[in-house]
Amino acid sequence: MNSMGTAVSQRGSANSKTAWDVQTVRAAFPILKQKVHNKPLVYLDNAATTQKPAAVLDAILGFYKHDCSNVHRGVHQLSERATDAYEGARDTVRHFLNAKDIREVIFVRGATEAINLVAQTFGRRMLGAGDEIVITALEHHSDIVPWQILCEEKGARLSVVPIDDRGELRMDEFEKHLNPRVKLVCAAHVSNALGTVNPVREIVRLSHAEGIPVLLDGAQAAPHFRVDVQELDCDFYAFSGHKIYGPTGIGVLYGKSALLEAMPPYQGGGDMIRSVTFEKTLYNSLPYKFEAGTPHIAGAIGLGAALDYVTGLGQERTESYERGLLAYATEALSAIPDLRMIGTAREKAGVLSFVLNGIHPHDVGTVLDYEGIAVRTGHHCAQPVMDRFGVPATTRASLGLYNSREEIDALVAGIHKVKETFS
Ligand code: C6P
Repeated sequence: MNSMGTAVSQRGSANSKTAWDVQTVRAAFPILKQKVHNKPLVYLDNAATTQKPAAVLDAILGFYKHDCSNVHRGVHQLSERATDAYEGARDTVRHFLNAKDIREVIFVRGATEAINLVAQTFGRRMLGAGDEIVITALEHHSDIVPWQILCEEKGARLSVVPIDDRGELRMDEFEKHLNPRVKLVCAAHVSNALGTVNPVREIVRLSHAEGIPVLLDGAQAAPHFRVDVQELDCDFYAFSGHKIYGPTGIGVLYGKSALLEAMPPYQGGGDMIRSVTFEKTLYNSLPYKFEAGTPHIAGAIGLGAALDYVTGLGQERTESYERGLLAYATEALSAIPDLRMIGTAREKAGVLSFVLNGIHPHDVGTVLDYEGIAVRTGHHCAQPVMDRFGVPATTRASLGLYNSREEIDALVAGIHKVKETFS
């Protein structure tokens, strides 16, 4: 099913065969046409959430207007259509991740729920007193706190691989953290606070050599480049729909089927059962065992449309465009006096975090907002990363596929305005 591929070309958006034209791409996103404080909106908060193309909005509205019904339950026409669309979206995700089997794709609320699901099922079953879970110093709170909760319950230990001054993972240290007590390794594919791309293939290879499974948090990776879970050979992969031009409240947990089969259910309720008596309940097969209750049907359909949109544009082309934009922005921002970039890894995606001497990031964000520029300021739910760099917060500009060089120029002009205001 590739209905959105059609929608993309009908709307005159760029497709994978034409040259990249950012204005044509932007035209697919209705929200970008607005003004904020009487200035054209410059949306540079894509790591927090991305805007949605018309194809996604149309898919969601189309479901509610024409097919709204529950899934897997009714014999009637609307329910059959809703089920087909929902399961079609699952197949789109399978393609997107190149998962071997559709049973390996579980719909969840987002990356946070995906990680909690693994912690509360796989983790709870595997972890004992004295065991360890390895994470990196780059993790978002969503890939720290679920493991802390679990470790506390089990009397286990969180073991953290450090980063260097560029914000790159210390791979020399990584191997030293692997030992027979480690039951799981968890790593961000891309850091949300710094943009560092972790060497995830190497992380998986080294961990598997010690027989340790790996969970990758792909919340900030899936929007920027092609992810192939078979090639990565990771055991679990998590991402959120809203960061990849899809709706909020929907995300994906990929897991290798052998691991998922062996895991107990996450939540109990409708759809995750095969049969129920008061004496014993038999659970449903994959992936339904992990999808208790009425799922976010419209969300899954919207996510399918978003992935069709992204693949329709051509992921290699998007990656190459964004790489050029990041290089342009890095050079422009680095030339600003008194601006310190936080996170200068050699492999980065989508993120520019910085501090301005003597000016609090919240003040930077407020002045930029008056210029129509949306950035995020704060600790970005990655407080240990802020601690590592000795700053309480940063200003973060994060890029999406619709951002232009003119918008980077506007950001640079905005930062000069901030400096003037506070000089
Ligand atoms: N980061 C940011 O502004 P949810 O909230 O479940 O969709 O995603 C959580 C999450 C997990 N991992 C990483 C690497 C993330 O970046 C995020 C979300 C947003 O950076 C909101 S805090």
